[in-house]
Amino acid sequence: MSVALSAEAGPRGEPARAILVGVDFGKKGEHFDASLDELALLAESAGDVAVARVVARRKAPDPAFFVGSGKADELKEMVQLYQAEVVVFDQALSPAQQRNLEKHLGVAVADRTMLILEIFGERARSHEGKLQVELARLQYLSTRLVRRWSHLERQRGGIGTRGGPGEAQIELDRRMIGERIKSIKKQLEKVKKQRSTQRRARERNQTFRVSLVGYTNAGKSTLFNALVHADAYAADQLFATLDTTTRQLHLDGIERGVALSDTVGFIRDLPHSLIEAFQATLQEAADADLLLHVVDAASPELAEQMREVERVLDEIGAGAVEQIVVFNKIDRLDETERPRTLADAVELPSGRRVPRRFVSAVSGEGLDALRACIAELAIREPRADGLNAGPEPSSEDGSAGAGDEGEDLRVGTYHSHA
Ligand SMILES: Nc1nc2c(ncn2[C@@H]2O[C@H](COP(=O)(O)OP(=O)(O)OP(=O)(O)O)[C@@H](O)[C@H]2O)c(=O)[nH]1
Ligand SMILES: [Mg+2]
Repeated sequence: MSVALSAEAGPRGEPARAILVGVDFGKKGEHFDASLDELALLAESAGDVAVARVVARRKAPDPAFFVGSGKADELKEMVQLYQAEVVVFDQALSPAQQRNLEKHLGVAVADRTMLILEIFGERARSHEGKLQVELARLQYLSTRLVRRWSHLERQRGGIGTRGGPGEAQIELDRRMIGERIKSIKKQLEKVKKQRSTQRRARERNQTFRVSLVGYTNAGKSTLFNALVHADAYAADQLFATLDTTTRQLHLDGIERGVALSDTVGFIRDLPHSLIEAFQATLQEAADADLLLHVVDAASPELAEQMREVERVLDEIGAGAVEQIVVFNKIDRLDETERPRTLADAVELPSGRRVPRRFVSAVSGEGLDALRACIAELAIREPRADGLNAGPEPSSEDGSAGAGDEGEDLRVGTYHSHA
């Protein structure tokens, strides 16, 4: 298994053969198959190869194995049949469940959170990114150690030994982890201070800050590259981007500086420790003057994904920032699925109406209208020095379009095949 959270994890090399397990609790509105597809992508992005998928149905998780013991036996047979090296669960496992399963199956057991942490660990490039990932990993690990430790202690109870070597080692690890967490937090605090200094400098020179946000793999980096003629890393992987990249964006008729930032993507059930660890990076989004919420228009899950992004934006305090919803990848839509107009408005879950633009970052279609929309908002945004005064927005619903919105503008004229 490529997840290197345990000391026994081998060196990274051949992709590990993984069995994917999803448990369907029959909750209404849960998109079960799509969720396993996403797990397969996560596993691939983490360097594994999925050799089999298993779906279990249960009313509630089993405290010991998460799945029932019958299913656990079945999994054990499959591990042997497929010569799997790791079993990955779509849902979060408790430390005890993970431990029990590893013992029962005889191979490494991981959950979605571990995969995400693994991918983040692989991708982090900047000093800050690495610190953030390490913090998230240690926090994840420390809860496992703490519980494991108390579990061992219970087992030893009554034997009368005070601290066998295992226990001492675990206690030591735990203390070291605690200290490391403290030190990383301190370093991140320093980085945060530098950031706010930079921010003040940007505010002084009146830069209009635009951040790309969206579900992972929606095409943020590709759009970033198309808009600023850069070559940020874009790939058909989940979490290709971890570190924020910022470039000047030149817009016709705009004298004011416009900075465009490419950021880390969001995902369903983003582990909370990661949101916490990535607070500083995500803060970039919260501090932006405008968010370009990039949506993969060809994804059958786009509604789910948009909701998730909105949820994370709320959580990081960016829920009220001005937004343009950018439906990307329209080149992948069938003729019948294409929107009637490339510029309209859409209602967010909060009820707020925001402009929507349809683009293809790959073919370039719709990019001019998107630029025009950004420009219009950049002019409208009040400057701190009050020197601004651009034209008033062209429509009262805030959809500030490029003038190409017909009278029949309607929310939801576009339907994906969701
Ligand atoms: N057909 C098509 N593919 C696109 C378009 N935009 C992006 N892609 C592809 O979608 C995949 C993901 O693109 P990225 O730009 O890396 O996506 P991202 O949102 O930055 O993803 P993360 O950084 O991983 O969160 C790549 O394979 C891109 O080539 C588009 O307009 N049309
Ligand atoms: Mg990216």
